[in-house]
Amino acid sequence: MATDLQSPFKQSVPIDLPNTDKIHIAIVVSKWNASITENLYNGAIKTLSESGIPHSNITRYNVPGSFELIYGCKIAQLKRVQVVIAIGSVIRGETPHFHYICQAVSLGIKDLNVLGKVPIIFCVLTDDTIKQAKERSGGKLGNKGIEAARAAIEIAQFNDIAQKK
Ligand code: DLZ
Repeated sequence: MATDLQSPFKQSVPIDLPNTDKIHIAIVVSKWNASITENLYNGAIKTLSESGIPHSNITRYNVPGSFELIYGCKIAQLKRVQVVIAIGSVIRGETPHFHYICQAVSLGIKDLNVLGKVPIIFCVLTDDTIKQAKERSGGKLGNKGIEAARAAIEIAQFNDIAQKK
């Protein structure tokens, strides 16, 4: 499937880049579908830790649902962090609610990336079923939390290099 073919971050191996101990990260976690978001969070934390980021450099913020990730990330961007990870899981129900939440969260986080100085990694699963969400949060299709952590380290390093040029 496309995810397997295209993601450069799929493998659960530590990322080998210098000065990762200097990176401070905020992780904003939605409580909706908590069994999924906790697995994503744990995948991210494990990868960050294995890549040399001290636990004390990572701050977690909880928000009620994915819609509130936008506000949570806006606040997190104001802290002393180089990168923010937004973790959520939206699962399609019987009403158009799914569409509105997914659109608002993706565009809201996009706007924060455009306007803010701190990049935000989008780790929000948007699945038709809970089974699909499980497969992507530590199941047979991997863990998107791992991929998000790797992307977070890469973009923090990108900024570090870009600011020195
Ligand atoms: C209301 C709602 C629904 C129906 N589904 C989800 C979901 O699948 N995933 C999620 O993260 N949040 C959901 N929410 C809650 C909204 O994100 C938000 O918290 C509420 O609408 C309150 O603003």
